[in-house]
Amino acid sequence: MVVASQVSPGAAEAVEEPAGTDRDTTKDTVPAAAGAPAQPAAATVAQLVGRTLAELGVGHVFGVVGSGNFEVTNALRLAGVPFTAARHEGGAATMADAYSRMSGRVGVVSTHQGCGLSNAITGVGEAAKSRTPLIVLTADTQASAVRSNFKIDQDALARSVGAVSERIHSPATAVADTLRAFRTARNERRTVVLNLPLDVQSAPAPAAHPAVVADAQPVRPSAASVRRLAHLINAAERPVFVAGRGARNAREQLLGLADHAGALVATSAVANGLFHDEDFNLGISGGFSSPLSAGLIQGADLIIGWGCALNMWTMRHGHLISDGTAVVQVDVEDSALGANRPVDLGVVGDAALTAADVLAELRTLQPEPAERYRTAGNAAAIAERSRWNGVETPDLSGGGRIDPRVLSRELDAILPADRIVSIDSGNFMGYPSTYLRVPDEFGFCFTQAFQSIGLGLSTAIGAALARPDRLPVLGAGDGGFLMGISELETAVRLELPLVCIIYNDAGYGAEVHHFGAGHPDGGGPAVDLSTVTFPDTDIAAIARGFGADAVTVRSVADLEEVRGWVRERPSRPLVIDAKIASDGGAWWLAEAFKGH
Ligand SMILES: Cc1ncc(C[n+]2csc(CCOP(=O)(O)OP(=O)(O)O)c2C)c(N)n1
Repeated sequence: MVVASQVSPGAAEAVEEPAGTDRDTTKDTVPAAAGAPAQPAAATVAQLVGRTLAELGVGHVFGVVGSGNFEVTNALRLAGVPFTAARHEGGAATMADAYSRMSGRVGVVSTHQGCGLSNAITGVGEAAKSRTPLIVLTADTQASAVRSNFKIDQDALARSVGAVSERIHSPATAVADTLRAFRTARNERRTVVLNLPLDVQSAPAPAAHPAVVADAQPVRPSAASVRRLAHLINAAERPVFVAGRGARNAREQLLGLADHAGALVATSAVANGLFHDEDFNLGISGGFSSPLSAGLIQGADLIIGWGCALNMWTMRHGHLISDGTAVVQVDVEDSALGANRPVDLGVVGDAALTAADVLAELRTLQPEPAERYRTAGNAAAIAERSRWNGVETPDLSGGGRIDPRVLSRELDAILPADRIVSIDSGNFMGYPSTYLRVPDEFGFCFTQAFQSIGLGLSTAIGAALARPDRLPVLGAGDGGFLMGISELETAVRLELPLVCIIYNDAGYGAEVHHFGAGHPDGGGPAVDLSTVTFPDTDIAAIARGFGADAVTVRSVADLEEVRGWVRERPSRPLVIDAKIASDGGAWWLAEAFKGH
């Protein structure tokens, strides 16, 4: 429980905070006036709102500051919340989104009214679709300024991408309005756009009232659901657990149950890393699965999705579920159950509590752990071939271009294991997602709910600030990287040792492969691809211009420079401009286009 105006910053935690989180160690970030003398009472509503959010424990604010959000941003800083200036509001939104996901704290985006918010909206949409607890603190034109250049319908804009629109309605309600926004963001895991009209912002602040935000209560499943699920497991021969975003707090309970039940474990892409060191871990379920992992999931007679949507990505449009396989979904929201695939049993419950209750029930049916799908043969096969790194593929390198799989496999070996990997969108995306090992679920940040290209670099910056103890790594295509490149200045200014792997095919590869020759739906050589192909860009030269280190990679030998950089690990980004060979369209691409 959090009492605003009575507690110190950082007291409120929605989610378990990962080890290593340290919001004040990164140099860049304009430090808040930490240790500053006790502040005078807030003079304006803007100050009161900033201070209230700080007291509630928001973790970090990202933004582009203009006249409309200057005062509230400074109030947050003065009250102890670090601030990072982004170069584009879209960057700020995605940095805050990634920061929130990887730190477990509520992040804040600060934007100017009108164009500041509209610039942020793709990142806000990504966060909203991902149910990231996030507050977008935005100025708004006062209701009377009907002819203001900045005037747009901010409520409608926010709602259009799935965010909750909230508002500071008046000085008298400012604290209550802020608490409502915070509670919705944190306890309901929503992205909340909190509008601050200019006239309300500048009004004198009333005396602050202490106010309370209760922690969210985990949902305990019904005894009947627990019994049914335990019986299904007891009757199964080849159970597989697939953990999603909603199970990121449930590792130990799920592994305890999986061990007793003899189940193999896998994750959706967003929860990648959750079971990284487990013997019976199949890795990511879905388009990114290795052939072995996909086969074992298809061989299951019981699939249980834990806090997992079982959507077209994770279940390959249902192809991973064989005829006769029982499907169970466990989720805290009733509306999620069966939303993507028909389920035989839907359980409303927190993943950790449900797994613990089901284990207790299963022990009454089956006192000793059972082997089921955890055979020695499966253990050996999983150790060898559950990851793409263990799957032999032809080496397409040559002619001054490196095979993207060879590049990814080599970099997995070169880069330190204690890393945090972020992914942009495009044909390339499966390579860094599958070949780069991550230490746990806080080592992988996958901002793909909006399927937007261009979010990767900002994702990597937000993730890096959440986990300064880990080496940040970005995987991006040339298209996505060039779209978001203004934030390379931010990464340089923050002195982040951020390794950017650019899979550079001088084009929008996803489109090239989908519409180009060779694809069954494509029109062959007659198709005009000039709208999606570009002259080669010297990304390494551009990166050096920003102040980053850079290397152009055309063969494995060129990666020697990366080894040297890792040994030295300077406080600036390294951009790897890898000129990649065509893979003819990655294996997950055709799958992805089915969903369009
Ligand atoms: C904002 C946005 N615009 C357009 C698209 C459509 N689109 C999907 S993948 C892609 C190409 C991405 O190219 P690149 O980043 O170079 O990666 P590659 O596909 O070449 O691996 C485009 C334009 C999108 N997903 N998002």
